[in-house]
Amino acid sequence: MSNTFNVELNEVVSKDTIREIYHTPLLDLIFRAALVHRENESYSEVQISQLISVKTGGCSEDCAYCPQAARYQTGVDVHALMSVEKVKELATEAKERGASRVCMGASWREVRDNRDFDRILQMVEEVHAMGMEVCCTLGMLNEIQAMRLKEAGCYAYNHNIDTSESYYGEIISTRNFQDRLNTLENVRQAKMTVCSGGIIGMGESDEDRIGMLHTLANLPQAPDSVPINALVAVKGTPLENQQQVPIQDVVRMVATARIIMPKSVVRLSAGRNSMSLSDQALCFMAGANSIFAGEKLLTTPNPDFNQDMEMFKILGLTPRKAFKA
Ligand code: SAM
Ligand code: DTB
Ligand code: SF4
Repeated sequence: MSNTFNVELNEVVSKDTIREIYHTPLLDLIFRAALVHRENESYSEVQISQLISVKTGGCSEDCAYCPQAARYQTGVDVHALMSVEKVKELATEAKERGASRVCMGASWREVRDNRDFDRILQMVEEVHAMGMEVCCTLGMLNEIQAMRLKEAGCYAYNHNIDTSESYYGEIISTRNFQDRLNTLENVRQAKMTVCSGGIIGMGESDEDRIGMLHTLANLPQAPDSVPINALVAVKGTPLENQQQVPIQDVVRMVATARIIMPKSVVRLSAGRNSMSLSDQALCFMAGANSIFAGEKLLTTPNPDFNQDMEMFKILGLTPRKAFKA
């Protein structure tokens, strides 16, 4: 069966096309996304990424979803930068369980050229030397900082656009959408792979979701990985009372991302703790091929490793090896 929605990499995808795909009746949408996904011979492989919160809480930004912003009373345990030894220990455990990527997250607005950054570079070198893909998510970066990370062995950089350009100001006021795009450009120039996606369930409209996907798919090059996060509403944040986003919305986002960015890894990210096995199965069917594993994301709960391995067994999924583009 020919697939009318099969979009080639680098093709400019219009908002109209994305809108049409996004609003397809759900089962047709899943079926089409599954067809696109099955053109990838490794469709049953799922990348497992282990998050490590190397610096937690006390952040100067006002991201309305985030438990780590200093201005919200969320009860998060604030921690200074972790030691290199501790990171190595956590990465070793994750590797033994089958994770191929470690993503180190810091609650920073931006990277500064100081001793903390030097320590991050050391962490990157050490985890890289273990044969794992290293990803960092540290906030905004300039060109030189991006190059230093790359030189230390950082494979990917996560920097989410989070929502549409027009809804961005409703969620964050301490930086703007263009700041995010500039960092993504610096990451590309430094030849790290780009990981960028966003969050649904923050009160945005379908048009905002479509707008976010439109921006991602039309970056000079589509992101290598696209995390789709379902908001984890944390008490104390301005979004604490948001209703949990319905699973069909997550599936729609995953499927649309899969169709318009056929070569990208689509990561079913925050929110899995409230999803059943069949909810997640629909997302994998619709083209999700990566997860964050381990019982904690950065500060909030996530399914534990054994539970995920059991799910992989039931669904016939296998963990993807490191550096398999
Ligand atoms: N401080 C850096 C930054 O903002 O880029 C890196 C860490 S930040 C926590 C990484 C991403 O986590 C955010 O861009 C957002 O997409 C996601 N995130 C944070 N809190 C979340 C929540 N409560 N629910 C879902 N995703 C969340
Ligand atoms: C991404 O898109 N999701 C991850 C990772 N990139 C850094 C973070 C999710 C955080 C969820 C809230 C928390 O645990 O603090
Ligand atoms: Fe800080 Fe990042 Fe959280 Fe925003 S998302 S408050 S920048 S840690």
